[in-house]
Amino acid sequence: VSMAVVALMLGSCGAGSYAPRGGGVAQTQQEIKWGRNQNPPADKVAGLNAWIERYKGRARAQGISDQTLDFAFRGVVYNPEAIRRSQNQAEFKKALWEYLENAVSEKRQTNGRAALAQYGGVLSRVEAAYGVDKEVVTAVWGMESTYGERRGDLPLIESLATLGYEGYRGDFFRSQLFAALKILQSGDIDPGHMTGSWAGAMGHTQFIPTTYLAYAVDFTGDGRRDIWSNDPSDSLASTANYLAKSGWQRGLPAAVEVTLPPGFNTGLGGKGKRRTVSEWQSMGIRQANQRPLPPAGTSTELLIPGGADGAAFLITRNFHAILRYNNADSYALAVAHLADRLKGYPGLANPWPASHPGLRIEQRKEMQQLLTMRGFDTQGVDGNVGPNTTNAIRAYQQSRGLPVTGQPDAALLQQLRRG
Ligand code: NAG
Repeated sequence: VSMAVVALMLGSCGAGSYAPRGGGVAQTQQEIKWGRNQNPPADKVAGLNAWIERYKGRARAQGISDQTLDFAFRGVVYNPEAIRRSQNQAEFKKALWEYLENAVSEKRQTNGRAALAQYGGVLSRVEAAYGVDKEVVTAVWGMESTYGERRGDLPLIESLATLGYEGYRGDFFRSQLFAALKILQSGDIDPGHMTGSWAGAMGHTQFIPTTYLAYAVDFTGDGRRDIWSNDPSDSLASTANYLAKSGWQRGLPAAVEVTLPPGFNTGLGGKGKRRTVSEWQSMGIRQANQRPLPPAGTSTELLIPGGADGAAFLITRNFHAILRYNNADSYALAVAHLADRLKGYPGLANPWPASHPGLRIEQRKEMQQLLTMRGFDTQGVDGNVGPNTTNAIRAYQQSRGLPVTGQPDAALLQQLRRG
């Protein structure tokens, strides 16, 4: 029996309320590709099965029905792909400017404008209902799944169970698994169509199961909160709802680029150091591009991620709402800036970051490779500039009679290419 057939059977004979709809078969075939054909080691398979039996007992005690449990775990097999992906995160640290360059690329802007045009109707209704700008919702969509292109193709119960069993961030995966069972019990989706990333993020805007339970909404009015199908309506409304419930204030920008006056005390920047816009203005801070500052009385913080010479931003409570969605300043800046570009505002005014031209990840790897080749071991070629690489740079510079800066920059790479 092919897994596609099994998934379709599950769809029609499962926990009752779900009736399969179109559009899911391709994802089901993806499941087979990633999930099942990798010959997992027999001891792992047996281990996970025993773990699931114990887990079922606990879930049952907390109100998950036998029917849901059977339905959810039927056909679940230890999934090596979930483990592989959990170990393969793109963990190299990108400089913020490099991250933003990719996040707010021309392509993501073009595709974002196309998405706004195609889904303008639903996005406007979402904006009216939740008070979150349609460009912000679209920017989140673009960041999370490149506008629906990459929603995650792993069978969710299987990957959460596999990671929970392996004990990797055990509490997180066990509680996400429990939330996923509650979703199945509610009848919003069946296990064959419940796919996501290895870490359990699902659908167009990558809700993890606990977020789904707390914030997902049925915007189409069909009785299901459907974030998995090709129609993004429920996902977009759910994102706006999550931001609204996280304190989003209608009409306020999340982050606005500003220019610092010469000699500005950068110690005034940072989270928690709130001042009104007019206080910042009295210190000489000015709007940097065509994006107007928030109203004078708005409470804001000053972010100076690139140092005094780089771009600086005033951030509002809406920035913090985006951080609830994904707790990284780089992410929130990307969403805010991409949304501004989709609104038609120009790019950042201040060069990024002016004082550190820096090297791209590929160039940093080349630099490490050349240093090691020339006898200055960087202890690996991963693009991460840590103490080993800095020491190697210094030693190289010393040996060549250059100023010893330890800085990975374009001049250094050119030197290295010569010898
Ligand atoms: C993110 C969640 C966020 C949660 C965080 C840490 C979404 C959209 N975002 O994936 O709510 O606080 O993980 O677990 O689900």
